[in-house]
Amino acid sequence: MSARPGTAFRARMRAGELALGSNLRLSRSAEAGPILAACGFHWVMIDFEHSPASPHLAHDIALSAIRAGLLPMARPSGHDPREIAGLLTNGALGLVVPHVDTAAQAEAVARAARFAPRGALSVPGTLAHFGYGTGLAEACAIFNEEVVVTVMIESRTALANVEAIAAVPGVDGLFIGASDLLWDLGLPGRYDAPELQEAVERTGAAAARNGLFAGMGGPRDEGPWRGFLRAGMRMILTENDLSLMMRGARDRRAFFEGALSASAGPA
Ligand code: 3PY
Ligand code: MG
Repeated sequence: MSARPGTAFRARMRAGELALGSNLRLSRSAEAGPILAACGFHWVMIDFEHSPASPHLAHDIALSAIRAGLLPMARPSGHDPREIAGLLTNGALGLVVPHVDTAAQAEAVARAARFAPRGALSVPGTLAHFGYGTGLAEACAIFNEEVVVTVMIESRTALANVEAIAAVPGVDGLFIGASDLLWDLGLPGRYDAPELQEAVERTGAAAARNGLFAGMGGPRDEGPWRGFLRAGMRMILTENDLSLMMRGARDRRAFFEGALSASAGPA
């Protein structure tokens, strides 16, 4: 178990290993992170863009995830530094920032995610991420090293600017939102479209050229993932807790219906 999940996450990325994560859409318990850690996952995304997450619960989920060695990322609803400060100083240790279309936007969110001198994040009274025995100045310095900032490439504009975005200091990773990107490309839901594979390759190459890691979320079917992994995607938003539950429930239903039919046959 690592109390420095940001360091552990970066090491995985440097080694070209997978970092598996889930979006938390329906979890209402601080147990979510430890449960996923026990399943071999590496990060969670507490989602303020598309899920009914509450800040209080996000705080509990994020801190218990850190204690379990899993990286709690937050997806803010936008780029507002006040929202980012609220998430990061209350337990989140990383960002998945939606709809970053330009280098200027990337620069602003990277600055909003770190304390001075690396950024402009406002200093709280207490930073609980690394335990309560760590003094504030030390905790802020550790935070600046630990926090993982990813920006979402999920539009044609972002794709056109992906090289410039990847060159922004303080951005650690590029993260493709395949669903939004496909909608913007006029190919809604076509996760197997060659245009998406091309976008993934272009983003993966921009990340690699700039020493960043790359990842993505959106696709559920397994087929297209192989090509995305080949293109260098390593930070994987596998799906969300709702779809994991539905997948598990359907598998169990299929098993028991099949087992009952089999047991009704000749002994
Ligand atoms: C998208 O696919 O658009 C996302 O935001 C991540 O799943
Ligand atoms: Mg999206």
